[in-house]
Amino acid sequence: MGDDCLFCRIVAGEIPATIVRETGTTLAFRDIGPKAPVHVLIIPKEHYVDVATLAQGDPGLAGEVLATAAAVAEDEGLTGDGFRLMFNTGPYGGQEVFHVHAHLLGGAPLGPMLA
Ligand code: DGP
Repeated sequence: MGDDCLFCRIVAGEIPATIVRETGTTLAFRDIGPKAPVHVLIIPKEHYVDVATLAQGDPGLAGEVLATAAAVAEDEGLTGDGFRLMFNTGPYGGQEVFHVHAHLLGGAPLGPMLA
C-alpha cells in the first residue's frame, strides 16, 4: 500500500507511534485515543484491508497477529484479570483505518460488549 495508508506509514517510520512490540511481520503500538487504561493496536506490517481479507489471504500471518497480541497482553499484565481483543471490520463494524488492526483493551473492567 503506502503513502495513503496511515498504518503503513507508521510501519515505515514516517509517522511516530509508541511501539510496544515488534516482530519481523507485526507491529504493536498504543492507540492515539485510548478507550481503556491499556489500548494497543496490533497490525501485520503487510497491508491487508481487514481481518477477513487477512485471514483468507494469509492465515499464518493472522495467527502471528494474534500471537503478538497475546504477548503484549502478557507484557502489559492483562492475562490475570482478562482483556478484550477485537477487530472492527467495515462500516457497520466501525472501522475507520483500513489497514487491519486488532484492538487490545484492558486494565479495568470493560463491561458487556453491547451494553
Ligand atoms: P478503528 O475504528 O477500528 O478503525 O480504529 C482505528 C484506531 O486507530 C482508533 O482507535 C484510533 C487509532 N488511530 C488513528 N490514527 C492514529 C495514529 O495516527 N496513531 C495511533 N497510534 N493510533 C491512531
